[in-house]
Amino acid sequence: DTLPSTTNRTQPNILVTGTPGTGKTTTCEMIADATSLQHIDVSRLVKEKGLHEGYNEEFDTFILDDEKLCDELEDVMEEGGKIVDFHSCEVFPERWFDLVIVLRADNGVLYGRLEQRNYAPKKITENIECEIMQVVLEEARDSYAEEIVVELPSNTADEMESNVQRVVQWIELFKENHRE
Ligand code: DAT
Repeated sequence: DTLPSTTNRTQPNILVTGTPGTGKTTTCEMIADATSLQHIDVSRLVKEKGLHEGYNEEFDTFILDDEKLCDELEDVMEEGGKIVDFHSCEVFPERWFDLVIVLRADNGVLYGRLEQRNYAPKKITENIECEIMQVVLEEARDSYAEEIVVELPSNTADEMESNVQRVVQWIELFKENHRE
């Protein structure tokens, strides 16, 4: 077998990525509630621990310090059993993850969610364009082995429920197959 990561993790690490508003945080919280996995909200961590090089006014976002972020998470990821939530996926080492979920939402749906968040019109447009151009999906496909990247629609509560169930089942199977 030629799995990319020769992992000795007994619990998997999962990355949940996607354009802002696609449902990463909600989905991760639900998966963490249903399993032994621990949710890591990277955007919050970056703000709380100052893992950035200041604020970019033009793009209305923090400028990520990739190296600080990866240093902060290295030991934590080594333990396994983490579900990581972030809108970008190319900053992390490939070996950290056993599964990469890319959440997707239709334009109209995403627009409504970002508007609800009171994002500035420019920031809404940028994020909608990012979703249309499949920026995060392509980033994921460029950064991780094809067979571990899974694209899931996240427009409705039913879809979210089904995504959560699917990942929970996958986690259970991983644990059965990686017992000590
Ligand atoms: P993200 O972490 O990707 O920015 P979120 O989890 O904060 O997204 O979700 C943004 C909002 O949209 C939040 O109010 C919950 C809602 N939402 C997310 N996914 C959904 C889905 N599949 N069905 C219904 N509502 C959803």
